[in-house]
Amino acid sequence: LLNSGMLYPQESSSREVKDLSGLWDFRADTSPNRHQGFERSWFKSRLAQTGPVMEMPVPASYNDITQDPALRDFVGWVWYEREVVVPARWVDDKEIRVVLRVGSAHYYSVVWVNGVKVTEHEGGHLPFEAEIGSIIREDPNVPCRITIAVNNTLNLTTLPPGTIQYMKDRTMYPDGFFVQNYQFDFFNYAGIHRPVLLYTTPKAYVDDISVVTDFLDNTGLVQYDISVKNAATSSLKVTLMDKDGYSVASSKEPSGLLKVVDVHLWWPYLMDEKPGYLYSLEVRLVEAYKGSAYDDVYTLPIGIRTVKVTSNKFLINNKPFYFHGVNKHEDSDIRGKGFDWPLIVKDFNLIKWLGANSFRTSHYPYAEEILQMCDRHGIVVIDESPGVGIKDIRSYGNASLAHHLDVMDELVRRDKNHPSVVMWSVANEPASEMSPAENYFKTVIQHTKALDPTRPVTFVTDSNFERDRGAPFVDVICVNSYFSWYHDPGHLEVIPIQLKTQFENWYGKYKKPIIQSEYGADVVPGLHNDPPVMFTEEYQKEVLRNYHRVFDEKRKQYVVGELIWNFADFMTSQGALRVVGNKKGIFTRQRQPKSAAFVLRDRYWRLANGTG
Ligand code: BDP
Repeated sequence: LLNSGMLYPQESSSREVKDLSGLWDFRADTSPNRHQGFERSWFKSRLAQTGPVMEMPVPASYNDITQDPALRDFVGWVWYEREVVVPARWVDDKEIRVVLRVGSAHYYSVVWVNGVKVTEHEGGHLPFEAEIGSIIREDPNVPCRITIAVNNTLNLTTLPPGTIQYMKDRTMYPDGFFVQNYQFDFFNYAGIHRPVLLYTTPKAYVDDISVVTDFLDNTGLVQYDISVKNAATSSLKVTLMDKDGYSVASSKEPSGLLKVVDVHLWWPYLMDEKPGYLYSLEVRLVEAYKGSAYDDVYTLPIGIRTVKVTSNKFLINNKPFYFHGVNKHEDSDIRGKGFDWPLIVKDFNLIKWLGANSFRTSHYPYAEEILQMCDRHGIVVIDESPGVGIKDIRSYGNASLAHHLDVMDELVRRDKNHPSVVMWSVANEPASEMSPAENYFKTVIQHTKALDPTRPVTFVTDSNFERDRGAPFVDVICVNSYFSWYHDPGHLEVIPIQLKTQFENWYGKYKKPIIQSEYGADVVPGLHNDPPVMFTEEYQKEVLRNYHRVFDEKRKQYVVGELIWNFADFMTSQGALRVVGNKKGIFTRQRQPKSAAFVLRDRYWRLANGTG
């Protein structure tokens, strides 16, 4: 189990943040065994002293930055390094904790500071950190040199999983030829994907905060729990403030229940006049004998809302909520999966333009900054783990399942306090009809529910309703289907009957609400044909319209959501079915609308206005 919190780094009167985004030295280890960097201890001196380096932006995937095809498809260790000048007061004042935090790096990372290993971490999409104060204080005159080695290799115990296949026939393949196989449909972008930061806290500090919210009539209820570290003689001041900064409740206890009279609930976008109302929970750790300069102050935004699932409804604040939204990817030209504010804000503007009220973080946890925006704007999120491409489940040992549980620990720890997150998705399209899937999904789902009893848990299935072994354990059935695309290609007329059958089968068997968690069709933007044929703008529109008619019939009964696949075109691995990536976006990869975006926009605004 995790022994510390992972609060989002925040500046306050007691905390400073230094963002290390920018250019880092970089080298891929292209030695035959990809291990020269460790054998020759590249972390011990400047990377530039052990061989050639190039400038690499952080955050960004490294794959599309250069003109080198070998780097685009590189599999193995890459090395990043940069020197940082640390403010003298951080070094001088031993009461200051200095923490190095990596927002995410794909996939396995080892981190050194001045040649001393400070941490390693398995898994992309989630943050990790290490305290480095004692190292930078060893010799205050040397600049702080941070080295991060990142390996993107996927195997049966990574999440997502993959396999490495060696081609040994020397009449067919060059010496040392191997491929990284994976069974998910997006490019395995790699590198340091989110900002690397240094931040400080006082020695005695607020390590974690958890909130669970509820309400009774007009009274909001905030159950909170605070953990502190290194605090021997300290006391707490907990203040809940409204949007205007007025205190509405307070306490001195590390855990308790705060009551808010005339509560402003957190509402989803388009459901109420004021979406995304946030209170602030200010936690002040007071060190009695040191003076207020040593207090630690952390302020957590919180939204007061409830989530419940009945046999045919998804309820937010006890009102039925219908997901009309999108599936996304963290993906764009040049930076790949690298964090990028202009892209993020553009995507939110497009989501609002569409009238979408929700998205699923297909197929991995997105940046915390994105979830914070969802909190503020009232966009509802299905928060998905990187459990995608779990197809070889028969070859899994205990380590695969154990790692999936660890990832859920880290995901829930990071995202538990976001009001926008209303459901966990533990996986996408696993081989859930295979017999080991029953124990696997039972275990992962029960584990997630134990970590967070307040949110429903699901996984997204594309398997048969009779044979699916994971579905008995989910709260909401999330089903993907591609009628008239992967099945009966070109036959739009099968959609109504097949979709109705799909819904009736799943509901008939499980009596649980259903979300159509994916549907769609590829379009090469600008291709037209009428009557519609596959890959044209007309065809995508017709697929959508046919699905929508059935949604309209079934949403009166038990269908509680529809999420288009996909918000935007995105990069995939190369294959005969993909024309420079997946083209099922209703926006291009550059975020320009295809014709279907207007169909969806009409529909979503009609749903939002209750005129649909
Ligand atoms: C589904 C997957 C998604 C794919 C999509 C597709 O969940 O990741 O991109 O199909 O094939 O199977 O377009």
